[in-house]
Amino acid sequence: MQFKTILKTLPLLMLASGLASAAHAADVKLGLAAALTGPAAKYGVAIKNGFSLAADEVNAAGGVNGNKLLLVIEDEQGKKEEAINVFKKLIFKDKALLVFGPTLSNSAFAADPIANAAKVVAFGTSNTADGITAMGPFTFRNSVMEADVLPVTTRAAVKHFGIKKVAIIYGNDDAFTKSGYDVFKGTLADQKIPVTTTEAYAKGDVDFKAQLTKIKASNPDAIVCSCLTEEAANIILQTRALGMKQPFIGGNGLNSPKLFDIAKGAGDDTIMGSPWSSENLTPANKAFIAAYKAKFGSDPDQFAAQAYDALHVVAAALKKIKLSGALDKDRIALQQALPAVTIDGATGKFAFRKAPPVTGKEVGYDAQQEAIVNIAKGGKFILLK
Ligand code: MET
Repeated sequence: MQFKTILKTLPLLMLASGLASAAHAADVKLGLAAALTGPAAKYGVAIKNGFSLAADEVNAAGGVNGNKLLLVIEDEQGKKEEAINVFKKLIFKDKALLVFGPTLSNSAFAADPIANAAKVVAFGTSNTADGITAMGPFTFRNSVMEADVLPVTTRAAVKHFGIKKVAIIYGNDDAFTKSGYDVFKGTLADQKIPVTTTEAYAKGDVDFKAQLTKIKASNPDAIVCSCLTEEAANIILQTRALGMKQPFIGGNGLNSPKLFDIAKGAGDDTIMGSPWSSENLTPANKAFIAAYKAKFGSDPDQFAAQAYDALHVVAAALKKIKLSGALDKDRIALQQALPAVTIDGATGKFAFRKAPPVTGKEVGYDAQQEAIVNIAKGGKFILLK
């Protein structure tokens, strides 16, 4: 071999040996597509931490059937196009056995069809919009959907504050905020709570004064907000600047501590539902909270808890199958083992249920879990009793 050729080949050889040492043959590669940068990063980083913590625990306990779990983590930036790119990389290039994510439902609607076509499980831990698991039998989620959470949240908020009428504000160009709005609308009709006005905004808006002025004039007892956390926090702040004191009722987007980073005390009295509470003192949740604090030096949130549980759900499924080394077969074996898995995790007892039927289509699996209702007090989410 000529010297020049060796020089050209050397980086490739080094790369190949580097990859080989990072992932030896017995590792089980699990992909994670999360929004690690951009407006959804607060959710995505918590999700990444939850996965890393659980993978460390499983590996420290010997892995699954002697195999170590290897997380391949990619930043999908909370954008549809990036979620598609990252899913393709994880599935076709990295040859992950399964892919977790993406963070937003909006991105999941773009990326999950790729996983379903390739017969690879796409496992969402934070996708709460309606219709996610209608995308196909390889879509799973342990994120309890808005349709299950919002009726419980609304009922509790109405009772707590003695609410007679509400105004609604929502993002009309995001799959999750739009789906949450649809669910709120149906829920308010079912629970016979009149809506004084409905206002919408678009992704990236920062000034909500026009909508909030209309809401103020309609004089509601509370404001229902189907929003992602950053927008919700700014809406709350701007509401207070207009002299409005109404409490907020929100969906899953409001469950992030980012709400308090931006809105500070103005976030107090906001009511939202979640499958997780830091006050739920089961042994599994106590162990999760303590381990998270020890590893990351901060408190976990519900997104970290769901990611942590998701990894343990997949580890439990992997324990039930014998990997053959033939990727296509192993991916399907994992999909078939998952539905029967139950765990007692940070978010409590977890089981799957088959998604509602769609004519002419195979569907995936939703979370079978109860919602807990939290209220914001002093920069924390506490149980609404
Ligand atoms: N639940 C939202 C969604 O499904 C994600 C934001 S809250 C992490 O898009």
